[in-house]
Amino acid sequence: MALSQSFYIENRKKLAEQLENNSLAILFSGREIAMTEDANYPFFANNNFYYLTGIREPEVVLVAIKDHHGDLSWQLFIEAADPLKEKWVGKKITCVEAKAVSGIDEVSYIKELPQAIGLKSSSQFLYFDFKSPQHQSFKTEDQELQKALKQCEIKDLHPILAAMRLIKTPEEICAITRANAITRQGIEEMKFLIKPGTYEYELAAFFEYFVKKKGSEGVAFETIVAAGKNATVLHYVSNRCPLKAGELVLLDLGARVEGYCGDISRTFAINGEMTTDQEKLYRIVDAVQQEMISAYRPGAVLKELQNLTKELFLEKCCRAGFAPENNDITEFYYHGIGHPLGLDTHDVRPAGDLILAPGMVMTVEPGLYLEKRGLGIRIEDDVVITDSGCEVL
Ligand SMILES: [Mn+2]
Repeated sequence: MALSQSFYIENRKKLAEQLENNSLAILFSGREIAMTEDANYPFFANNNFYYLTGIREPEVVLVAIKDHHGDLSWQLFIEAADPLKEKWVGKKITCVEAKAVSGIDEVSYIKELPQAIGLKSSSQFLYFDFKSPQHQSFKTEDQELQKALKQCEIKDLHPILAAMRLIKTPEEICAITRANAITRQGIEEMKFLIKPGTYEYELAAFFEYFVKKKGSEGVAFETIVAAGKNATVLHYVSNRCPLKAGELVLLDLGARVEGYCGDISRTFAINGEMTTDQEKLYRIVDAVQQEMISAYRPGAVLKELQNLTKELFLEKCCRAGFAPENNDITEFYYHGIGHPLGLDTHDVRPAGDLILAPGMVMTVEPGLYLEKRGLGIRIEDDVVITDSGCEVL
């Protein structure tokens, strides 16, 4: 699945405007990595590559060439079909398909790439995505091409793409909304399993089954089902323990739709009813989330929102009789209030202070983790920043 062709065309246009004249940009979807013997890890295409092309197949290269007049051309290079391999792993993307998804007219085979780029070896600047993992980085064995590229001044594409990806289009927001709708429905449907004796992995497996059945691509990240004190580990994913009466269970999960992530957390009482203390703490987290949602607005600085969250927690915890040691709230709250959400669950963002602006999609996820009481509570929703505040997706 992919978004509309015009989305990728528009993204390439915006990127192109920011490239220097007389430059070359190269992005790579990635190669498959062996897991063991003849089995590979599941393939995941580079998100910046996908954002510019809509293509999520391995071994595809995107090249932009901007000449000294500022005229720009885009080219895709794909693997040639291998009839024998196709009998085992299916067909690869064809030139016609690559063109239809991306809107790029010039699609050639990868063996033609050195020559195609080599012809433009006079380029002064060469752009790469410095942050892409090694298996999603373009490499060439071609000596001539290596020589030509070595003469270029190297520049980083990542900050440009991070700034672009931070502001979502309505189409992207729609994909995230759908991912969240499925996620939320999955949580509703899971409730019948939340009872003493169920294992954490049963809940995780049910969620994964449910989101696929609903037509999403599967889970956006490893599902967290954390009962009792397991919930004090923020990214607990082993999901091996049984649910026990009297404890809470924390769910942090998301479906993926057209590459875009949902990300929701909920906390429930395993036997359906919270103790007085559990409920007091739950109400604090809920109240802080409500206050923070109303604080998310254009111009708000994420670092300051984090400080405000800490102040709110400290004041409310003290008032309810749960004062942390030395009045240091980081004993109970030790992560950020939120992060950008998009193709990555912790989505890319430019370096420096993040200042909220319309079109950003952010999580709002306050949490309290009291190891001595064997509990962790997190409530997480996702919002889009609007002109005057934010809207919960
Ligand atoms: Mn999150």
